[in-house]
Amino acid sequence: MKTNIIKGIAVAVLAGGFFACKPDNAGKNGGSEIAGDAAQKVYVAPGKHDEFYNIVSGGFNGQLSVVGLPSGRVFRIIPVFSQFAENGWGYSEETKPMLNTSHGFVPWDDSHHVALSTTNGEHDGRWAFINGNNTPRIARVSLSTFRTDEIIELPNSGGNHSSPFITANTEYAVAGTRFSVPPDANADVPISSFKQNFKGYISFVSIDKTTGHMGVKFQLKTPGVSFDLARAGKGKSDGWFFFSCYNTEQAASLLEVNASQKDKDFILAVNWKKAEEYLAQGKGKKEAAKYAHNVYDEKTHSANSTILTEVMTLDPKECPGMLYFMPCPKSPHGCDVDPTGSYIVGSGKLAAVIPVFSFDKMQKAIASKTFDGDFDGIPVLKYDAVLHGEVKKPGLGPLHTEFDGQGNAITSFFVSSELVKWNIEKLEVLDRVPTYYSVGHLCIPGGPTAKPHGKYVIAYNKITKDRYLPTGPELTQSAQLYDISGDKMKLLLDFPTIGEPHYAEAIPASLVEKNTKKIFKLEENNHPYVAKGEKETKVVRKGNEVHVYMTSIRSHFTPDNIEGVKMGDEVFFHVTNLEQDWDVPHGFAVRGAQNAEILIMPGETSTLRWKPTKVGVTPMYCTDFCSALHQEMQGYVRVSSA
Ligand code: CUK
Ligand code: CUA
Repeated sequence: MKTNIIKGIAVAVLAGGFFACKPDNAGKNGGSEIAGDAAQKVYVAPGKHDEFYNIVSGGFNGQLSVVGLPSGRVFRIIPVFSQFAENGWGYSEETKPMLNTSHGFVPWDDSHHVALSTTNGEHDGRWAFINGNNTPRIARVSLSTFRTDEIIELPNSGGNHSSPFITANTEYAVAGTRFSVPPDANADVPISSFKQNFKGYISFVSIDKTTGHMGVKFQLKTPGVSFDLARAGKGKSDGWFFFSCYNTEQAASLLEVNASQKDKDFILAVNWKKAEEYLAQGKGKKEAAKYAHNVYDEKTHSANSTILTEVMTLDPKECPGMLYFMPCPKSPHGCDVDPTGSYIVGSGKLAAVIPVFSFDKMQKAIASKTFDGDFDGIPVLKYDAVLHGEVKKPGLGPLHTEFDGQGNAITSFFVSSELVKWNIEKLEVLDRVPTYYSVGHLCIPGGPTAKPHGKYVIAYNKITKDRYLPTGPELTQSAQLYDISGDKMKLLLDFPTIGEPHYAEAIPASLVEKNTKKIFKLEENNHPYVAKGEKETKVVRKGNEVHVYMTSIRSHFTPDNIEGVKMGDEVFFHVTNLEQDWDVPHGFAVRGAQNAEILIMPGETSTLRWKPTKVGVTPMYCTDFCSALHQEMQGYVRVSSA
């Protein structure tokens, strides 16, 4: 019987569609589910500010969006791994190096998990980190400029899904590879040699306390399994990391007959402080690898890309006491640590329970060597010895868990389309609400931190169906906001999202607002092609390159008429925005330019490259309505035959 239920869930999960609440009934989620005062609770009056910033991953759009809560209003799209024509990200000469990788220029990625920086496990409002899944990368976004400041590629990784997860004091952003891969240094091996040659690397990316600069400090070479999600310990478990693992069958083909066979997979517990000790003792080995490190410099307004060629690795076989496996019911997805750091919550997608592990029990089991054999040389702790308990029959297809700071957890259930609130100590279900439909991640403000801010939970749903005006075959993805301030969760608002949000974090506006950068100071602009006033503008020829040092100010460009360009030349328009007022950008576009426009903020210099393709006079203009004379903000370039 039990097996039948589990099989049933497996089929539904794999088929990707099974609704506990049928779409047909959904439009009628009448009075009972929506709080009577919902409108009042989400209404942010004109001119008033929202209470929280919601920093939301865009999934396959490779971006982040910035949303206000409780209103659900979208304020910004922050391009990270994808080119963004709207502001020239990845098109301007300054930002192109940000998308450089060991494979060359890669202008797209698939982003899943946001992680906001913390100090002592609490939000500090400095940075947001986000992963690129496809060409494995981690980006750091400034919460002062709301721009991507740094991107580092990860060597020895395939499918950087288990990433980035932040330690309590933002010492590291940690990333586990989703696809076990053969090491970069020796990667040309038969796929059938999976068990011998494939490894599951975990990267520890260090973060500089002051600048935020990242570096791959070391990698753990673990047995070849797939890492899914992870969380750092905090409080008593600070110094540890917990990763859910699947495909512990170590199959190269993840068809159900190969992978998803075992009743239990694992959560891998990593003692990273111990790893640091082994590293200090010289246990690390340098291995050849090739990966890009791209940094944006706010003073030169330009990015630099460097290719690195080696990485430090640690072999767990030479580092006893660093890694332990905890058995976890079938195909765990989420792996979350409660605010006190005492409990680790697994979510077996294909299991009908939520296992909750106790950090204290884990320590005892390690001390008393209560093992159930080993997996590839790494001790497996006995399930019963580390288990705090199971939440029984909570729902179908548990994915992710967040915490309200009141001793409760809320877990998302993809298959049964619901959020379920339960008590961590007592393991009792307290409340459940339907989601429309098939919720993936969820977010409680501060939910993954030591001090959740509580108040709301947001469900990020995978399927939208009938919730909005239809827009052809493709519908918007959708979020739902619930009030969790009382005993019962109450639906307040549906709002569309940008891209497909996987994870998101929410942070009180007060922690971010005060650090917002309003203008770049012109006198601090160290761009190599800056013109700090109209007198410094000029046109300089270097062989076939024509460099135009140009300025923009309401409402003209200097120079606005350019002659002397020849066919075969490459023209670089280096436009400095001379404004020193908040929120007065100028745009710049040239007819036939092979790039997007550029959008230049006050005090900044940005460069548009143009290779003329026709002899004649070509117009150029400002794209952002900047003043009553915006329409007059234009000019001409004359291109003559060579
Ligand atoms: S995953 Cu998307 S629903 Cu990529 Cu965090 Cu679970
Ligand atoms: Cu400048 Cu419009």
